[in-house]
Amino acid sequence: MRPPMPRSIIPPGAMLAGLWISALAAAAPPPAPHGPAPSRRQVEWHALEFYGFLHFTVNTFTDKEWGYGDESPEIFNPTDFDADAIARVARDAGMRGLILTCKHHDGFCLWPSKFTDHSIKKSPWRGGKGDVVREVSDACKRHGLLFGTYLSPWDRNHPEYARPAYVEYYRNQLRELLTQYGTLFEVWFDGANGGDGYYGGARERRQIAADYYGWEENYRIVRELQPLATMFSGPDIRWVGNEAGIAGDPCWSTFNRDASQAEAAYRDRLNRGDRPGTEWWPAECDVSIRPGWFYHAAEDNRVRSPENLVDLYFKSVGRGASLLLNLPPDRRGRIHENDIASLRGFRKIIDSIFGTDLAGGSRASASSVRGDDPRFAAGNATDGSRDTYWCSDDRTLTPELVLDLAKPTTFNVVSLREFLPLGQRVDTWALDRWADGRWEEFGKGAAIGNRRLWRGADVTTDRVRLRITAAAACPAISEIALHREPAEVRTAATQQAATEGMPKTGWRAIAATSQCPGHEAARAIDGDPKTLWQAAAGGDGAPPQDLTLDLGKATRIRGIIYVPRTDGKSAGLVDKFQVFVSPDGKDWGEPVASGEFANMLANPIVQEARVEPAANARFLRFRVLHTADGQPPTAAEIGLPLR
Ligand code: FUL
Ligand code: CA
Repeated sequence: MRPPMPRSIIPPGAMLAGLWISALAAAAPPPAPHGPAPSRRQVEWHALEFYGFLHFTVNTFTDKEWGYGDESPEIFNPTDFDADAIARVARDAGMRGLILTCKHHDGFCLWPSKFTDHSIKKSPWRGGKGDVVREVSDACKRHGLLFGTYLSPWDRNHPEYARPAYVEYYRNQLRELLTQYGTLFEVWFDGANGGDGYYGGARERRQIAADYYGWEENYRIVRELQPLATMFSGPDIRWVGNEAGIAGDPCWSTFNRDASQAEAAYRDRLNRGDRPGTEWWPAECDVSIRPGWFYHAAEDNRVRSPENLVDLYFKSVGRGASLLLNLPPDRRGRIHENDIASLRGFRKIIDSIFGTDLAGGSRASASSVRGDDPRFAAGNATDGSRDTYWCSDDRTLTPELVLDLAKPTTFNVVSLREFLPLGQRVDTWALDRWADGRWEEFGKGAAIGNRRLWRGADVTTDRVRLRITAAAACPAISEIALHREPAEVRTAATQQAATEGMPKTGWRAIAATSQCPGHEAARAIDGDPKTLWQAAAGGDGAPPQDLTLDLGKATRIRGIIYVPRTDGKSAGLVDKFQVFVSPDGKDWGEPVASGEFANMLANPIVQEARVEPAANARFLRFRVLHTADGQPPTAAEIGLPLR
């Protein structure tokens, strides 16, 4: 069999005239995309980089992170809700859009859904005629922001949850949101599911199979009704694998979705992506400006600082992912003043860093320009446009670009971008400065993608060189820019430490149902969050597991603080517990507190549960009823709140 004739790109006439070589040189064809390339909607989404999340529902009024589903709609009653004020805060922070929790896991709907009464229709707010989704989406339009929806698949209120009828209900609600609130830029699908809930009064645990929600059909509905919208945790955008706002270094925008593996390893891959990958599936970093996703007055002084937010920006946007920053409206329906102050500070720093490109007046030259065609010249990387790019010849995989800065310049941030429609081409790169008559390397890294921010010590030079040190296809670079970040920002970036609670002097761990060697009960009260109590492996460590403490003297017990393990592992994170107290370590009586620590796998932050009314006792027992992953319980610290 004869192979088909390759089709020539050279017109036969030109070849005969002997002109084709010079014709090609004057108009070199752009390079072919390498590997999976982003869709148009993904390219547009990449350009947003920074947008906001609004977590608002009954939880705002019950002080919870996960509502059980039995909350009365009457408790939802913000006193001063103002969607315009919220949108202004987001816009002034530099956000490009807002995503609203239209329905969280509790099932309460912030819009008057036709398919349930468990909604705002039954709330006193706006006389039962309100629609938060309408007000927020309209305000976004007025303030130049895009709007997106979050509709929790897990619904702890719905009686039919885990049965086929609920999937129909979910799709009906999805259609309402997709058709009644204008163009959506993102539709957010949450993977969280804790099992138990109210479920119409059944109050039980319900498990679902992996294919329960029929995702392919849900995706089809979104494509049909909102063709421009991206889907998070759907076909377009992947979760970054944590709720800390931090992408891997490097973080590839490509991924192999078929490669299945255990949860922890999979989350690590979500964090870093796969190189090479079979599809374009970029990461979004969802993170809250406070420890929790919903507003809690107790966290008013634990709002991330401007410097901490800048740090997150570098670790998300600066690694090619996007930053979805949550701002929880409070019981007034406003963003709290402390959060606003942080956002203002953040915006000021970001503007001061990126407002000036210190490579602005520079002259760019390159070791290789594709076909010597000015459309691919080095200057395309410094013209401020993401639609133009510098590109080398097909065979030149490690070209270099030099910036002549005219005068000695000091910078400590370098911003790089690849031309995304051609895929992720660059594997590794290095940066050099010209000093004492030779090149000297000051930075290097792997992956560029949508954006790559190098952040280092001050560099002073009048010439900078970008060296592509490995690439899978000839690089296409659409930006190199130099910036200077004020030194103060870096030193202030570490986040405030978690609630410390009472000093633990004189405390003793007098009993534990079980413990592992090296992880004895005493480690939960040694004041060191790096050490932990861990119940015995296997059956002996199965809940219930008690940890009993002697506080040395009668102590005011206003609540309990649970510090989850801080080693990044997720085994044994407590999510159901009881607290008992006793005057003598013998009589314990009924629990003085019990409940749920929500969202422990995705966001294992310090937990505090209240004992109300406060108790006075010398002995304390923490009983673990359940852990998030079913493994024997762990606790880095158990403490008591000061207030
Ligand atoms: C998680 C949820 O369980 C949290 O409550 C929050 O909504 C976060 C954005 O996603 O999976
Ligand atoms: Ca400890």
